[in-house]
Amino acid sequence: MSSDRSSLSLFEPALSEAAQFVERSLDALLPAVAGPEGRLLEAMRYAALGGGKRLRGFFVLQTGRLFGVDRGALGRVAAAIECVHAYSLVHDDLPAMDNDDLRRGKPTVHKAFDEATAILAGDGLLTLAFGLIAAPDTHGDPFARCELVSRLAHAAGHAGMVGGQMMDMLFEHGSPGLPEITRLQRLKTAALITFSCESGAIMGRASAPARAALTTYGQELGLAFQIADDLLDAEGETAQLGKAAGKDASRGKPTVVSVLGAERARAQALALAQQAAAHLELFDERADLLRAAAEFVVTRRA
Ligand code: GRG
Repeated sequence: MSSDRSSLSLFEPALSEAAQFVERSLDALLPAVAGPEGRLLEAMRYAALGGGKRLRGFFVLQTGRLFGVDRGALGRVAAAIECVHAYSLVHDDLPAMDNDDLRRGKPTVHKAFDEATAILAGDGLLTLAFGLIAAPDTHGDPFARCELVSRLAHAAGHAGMVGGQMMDMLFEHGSPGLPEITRLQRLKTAALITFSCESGAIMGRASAPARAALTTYGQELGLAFQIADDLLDAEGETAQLGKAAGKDASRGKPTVVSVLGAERARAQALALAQQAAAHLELFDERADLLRAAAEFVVTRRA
């Protein structure tokens, strides 16, 4: 992986353009604030709009582009995944979980609204995501829609993100080793990132080798992403991150950084990102932005 800024100078404008497209898709697909349940809809929009890198949405757009999938349809899937991600952040920030006041540089949903509204807003976002994916506008082939629904359920549920979150909470009171921490991160973080990369292949009816390449890329990049996140928690500043820094150490939370130390953790993240990029050979230069994304994930500052 090159260490100069050349691939990042191509990647950053591409991510910014994708983020704007995902934001517009979300704005159009989230329900308008109206009626007696308006407070819920306002909280859902507050949680999902106006922030975030939109990296998961970017992966949907880029992997789908490899197979010529319609951008409007990809925007729906990108919006759905960003809704699931936003739900996870809203619930993760609750007093019963991480108890955070700041997210994406603004008050967390339970601070801006209240706890009950935050729980319902998370529930609403998760459910909306499945509704968006299952609708005919997402794909003309009902089998492809079912496959997207089933893979998202796997990535977000007990065998993925929610299962990983449970392990994360339990491990705070134990001393897991690297294999346990890696499994936790595979579920909590890498599963949804993997689905983001796989979804373009599902929508594009990709060949088995092409789909496997993108899935493996997502798995390894997802692990690299979480180690980079742990490094940012250990070394970053709250103002720059838009969320509280230094939380893992203050809670005595075991991470790859606490087990290996920052230097070896950084080397591990870099090696995973390089491995991820190596799976893209099949797509030649058409996957250059995905290669650059691997570099971004481990060099980002927020
Ligand atoms: C069901 C009550 C209940 C809770 C579920 C699933 C869950 C709570 C939490 C998910 C775990 C979680 C928040 C994982 C962290 C993954 C991570 C590093 C998120 C930050 O992602 P970025 O940096 O965020 O892409 P932005 O803000 O840029 O979108």
